Amino acid sequence: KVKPAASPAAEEPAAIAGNISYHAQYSPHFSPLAFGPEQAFYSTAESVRDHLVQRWNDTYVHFHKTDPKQTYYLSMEYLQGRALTNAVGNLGITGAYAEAVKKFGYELEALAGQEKDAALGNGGLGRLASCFLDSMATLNLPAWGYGLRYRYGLFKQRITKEGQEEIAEDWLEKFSPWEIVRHDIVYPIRFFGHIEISPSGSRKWAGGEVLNALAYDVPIPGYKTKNAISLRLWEAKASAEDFNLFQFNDGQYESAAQLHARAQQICAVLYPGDATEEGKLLRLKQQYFLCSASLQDIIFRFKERKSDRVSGKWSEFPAKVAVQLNDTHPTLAIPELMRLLMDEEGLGWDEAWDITNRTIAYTNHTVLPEALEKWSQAVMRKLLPRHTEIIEEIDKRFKEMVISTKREMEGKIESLRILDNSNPQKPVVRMANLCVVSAHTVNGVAELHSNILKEELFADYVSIWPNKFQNKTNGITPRRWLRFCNPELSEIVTKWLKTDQWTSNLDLLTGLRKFADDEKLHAEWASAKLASKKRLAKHVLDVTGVTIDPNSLFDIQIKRIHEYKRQLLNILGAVYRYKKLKEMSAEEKQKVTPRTIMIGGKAFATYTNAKRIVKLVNDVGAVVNNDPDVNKYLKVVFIPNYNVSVAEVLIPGSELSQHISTAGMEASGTSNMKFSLNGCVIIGTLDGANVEIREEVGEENFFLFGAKADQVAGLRKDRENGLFKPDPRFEEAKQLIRSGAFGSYDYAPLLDSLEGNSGFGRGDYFLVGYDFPSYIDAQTRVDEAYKDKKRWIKMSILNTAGSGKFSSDRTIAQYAKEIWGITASPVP
Ligand code: DL6
Repeated sequence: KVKPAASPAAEEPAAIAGNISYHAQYSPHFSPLAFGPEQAFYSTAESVRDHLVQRWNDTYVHFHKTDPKQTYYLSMEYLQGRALTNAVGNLGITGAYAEAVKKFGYELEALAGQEKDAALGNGGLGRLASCFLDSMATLNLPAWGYGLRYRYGLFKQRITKEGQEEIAEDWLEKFSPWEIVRHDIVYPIRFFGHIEISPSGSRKWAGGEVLNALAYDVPIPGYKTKNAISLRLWEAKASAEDFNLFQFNDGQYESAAQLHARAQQICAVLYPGDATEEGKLLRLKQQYFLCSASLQDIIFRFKERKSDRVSGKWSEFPAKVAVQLNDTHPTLAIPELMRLLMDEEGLGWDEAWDITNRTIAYTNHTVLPEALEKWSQAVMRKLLPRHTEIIEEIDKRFKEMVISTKREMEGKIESLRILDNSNPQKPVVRMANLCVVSAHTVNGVAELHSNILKEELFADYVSIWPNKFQNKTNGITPRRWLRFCNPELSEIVTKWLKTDQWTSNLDLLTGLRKFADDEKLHAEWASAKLASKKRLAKHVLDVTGVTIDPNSLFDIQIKRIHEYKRQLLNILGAVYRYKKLKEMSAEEKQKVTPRTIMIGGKAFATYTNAKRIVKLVNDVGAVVNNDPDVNKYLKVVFIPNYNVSVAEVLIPGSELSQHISTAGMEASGTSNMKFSLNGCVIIGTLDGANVEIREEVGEENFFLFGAKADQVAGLRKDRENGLFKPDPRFEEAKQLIRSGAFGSYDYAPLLDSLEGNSGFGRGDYFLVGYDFPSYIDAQTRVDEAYKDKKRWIKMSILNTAGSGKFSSDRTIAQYAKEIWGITASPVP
């Protein structure tokens, strides 16, 4: 009803400079006497935000008027990274802003470097969610993201003599210029309490404690479109009434503000430690907080868009709303939607169930048993008594349905059920089972992974619902991951393709194939790569103090540290390389391909073996890099505090990247796509999206090694039966570490996990020893290939040329059509 005011969003450099000055004066956060880089960054960001807000408002009004079906993406993680470069790039005003800030004596790139990463994620799952938001906006889709506004994100990684140290990541230390606090959007969220039954038999959750969810909106601009969508992040708040003034005045300060403290805990950190009961309860609270606030908001909007809608028309809900669960973390959306529909809106079970089922879809991102969430029924009942009741009813009805319609499945019913009562002392709720039973669609994130879901993890469900399962191979946004992070290479791509349309139609990259042998392109390509390598070398020097040679082969593995991702295989390979170098004569060394191995990633705070791996990489680096016999030929660097903005420097400068997980264990991987897009060749196993990348770029442009997914179980059995014969090179590498060559830290527990016969984490469950020889052979092939510069550049070009499939625009278009049933709704 409100007519939008005229736009303050100027697009001419002079006017932009005026707007930046305006923000420096009238949105003041700093002394008016100074305008240093930090002040300049905030004022510039606030000026860019004016553009975003205008589009974001227009998009909201447009969606409100046209009332299209809308998707809501629920995710515990978003790894947004920095926003300034992306925002001006997507809005097409980079040049104008660069010129404007020059008037104040600044380079736009330097100001962009002032920004702290919005680090509300852990790894690939969170970054995927952020790439998806970019594509949803770019494709003009009516779609939003919902998440939590963690005060301290995951953690900041500091490397000390002891290894990894976690410190709170204070991304909100000053403030975020990109978020808009929405005091008009607040929902009550209840915890604990009891169920009240009315005389008519209807049930209602009451009592317990009630906090508020307050919305913070982050506008997400699409690329070359007027559409800007929302990432709505919830913050937990207690109300003023919950502050006990009486107790406070009585000197009982802590108990006076108890509920306020509990509210702060909810959004303090992502994935708080869950070894204790308190930790488990907090995680469950977080999950419910996200689900309840988001669903109340979705229902509010459903009602808002058609004011005449009454409860009789709830059947339209799935025609207007699609909810995507990003992994099992937001599973509580299922019982919460049921509860809201039944207890708050008065629907019966059957109608509520039909709506819930037609609304909700679930993406699985892992087959790792320890990552498939299971919640104690006792904890769940205490925190969410009504939801537990609803889950029990879903479980009961599912069991009855199977027994009455699929008698042949009866013997399998216990493993399919949502409630696992096999340990009567500790009955649990299996969240993935709840998702599969309740959602209309379940998808995996790469072809191999989706096949594993269908053939193994969820095979029995497939015989009940053959059409429920789909694949949606992950993707990455080509804007952030090539156009903006690698401007040199982007310009070359645009020049040779004679169009910049590849930024929104990535399949056009195949047009580079015909130039793969062109010497002029080779020269340009090599010079762009060198420029990026130099930038990366500078970053390494700045953050580690280690000098690396831009003429050496830059070999990178950056991802969460996990035993299945096998950073240990990488570092054992480096140790073996070091040993061989030490044994070589000066003449032999001349023939060696100099290499810089870089490894980066965070180890989860309580994951001891992962932390040992971080320590080992650092210890090996300290010895190798200071050994004058070899350090011209090998450097090993641990890149601290890996995050999105670090990736934006590392990936363009990479030449070889390692995606070397035990086959069948990496659901997809997405950094593999980013590397390949930036002309980096992959050494990898046939795992996750590697399989499809290799198909697209050509097998001669991918260094393959290792066991295949369908061999893994047999190899583990062989091992148990004492049939594994370790390669002597593997033994040499381990022995060198055990000898103390890299310091006196006790690596025995880590190395012992590679020995023995069986068991998770023992008996080399991740097959490092089995894959070691083929890994070393593949690395030898890499060294040979790199000596032939022409061959290498051609491989690099063909990697970029074959990356079209891995645009998140393709992935999101498939979700929109094949799961959500939504269509584009561009702002006119
Ligand atoms: O789908 C995004 C991303 C995949 O690329 C990774 O392969 C996968 O490990 C990750 N999954 C998770 C879920 N939890 N665990 N482990 O982060 O999803």
